[in-house]
Amino acid sequence: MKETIISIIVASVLIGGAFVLSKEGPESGTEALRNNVTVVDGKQIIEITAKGGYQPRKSVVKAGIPTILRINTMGTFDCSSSVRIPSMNISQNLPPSGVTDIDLKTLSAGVLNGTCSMGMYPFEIEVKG
Ligand SMILES: [Cu+2]
Repeated sequence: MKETIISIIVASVLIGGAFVLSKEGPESGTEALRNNVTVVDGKQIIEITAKGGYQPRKSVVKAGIPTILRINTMGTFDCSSSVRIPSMNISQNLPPSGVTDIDLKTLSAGVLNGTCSMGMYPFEIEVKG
């Protein structure tokens, strides 16, 4: 009986320890909102890929948090390597391969529409209040 109690205590300490470790893993400080939006150090990061268009086409973020649009290019030689968000006067050329961060600052609720320079590939960022 004493052994049973001890083994229960040992097991719960191990489980508790594993729980604490998993909470302090490499994901620490990262809160997933949607699959392509994470919050790191109080900044909301939207990750999209530009190649023959933008993926995902729609992202959903929260208003009132500093926001970064992170665009990944991988052998992107089409016009999606030139991105525009007209309502914010943003026009940015991306490298053929690499990561480009665009500071969207703190957004208010609404919808941001982005496109390639020619306006043929759209993407959308919905900002929820
Ligand atoms: Cu285009």
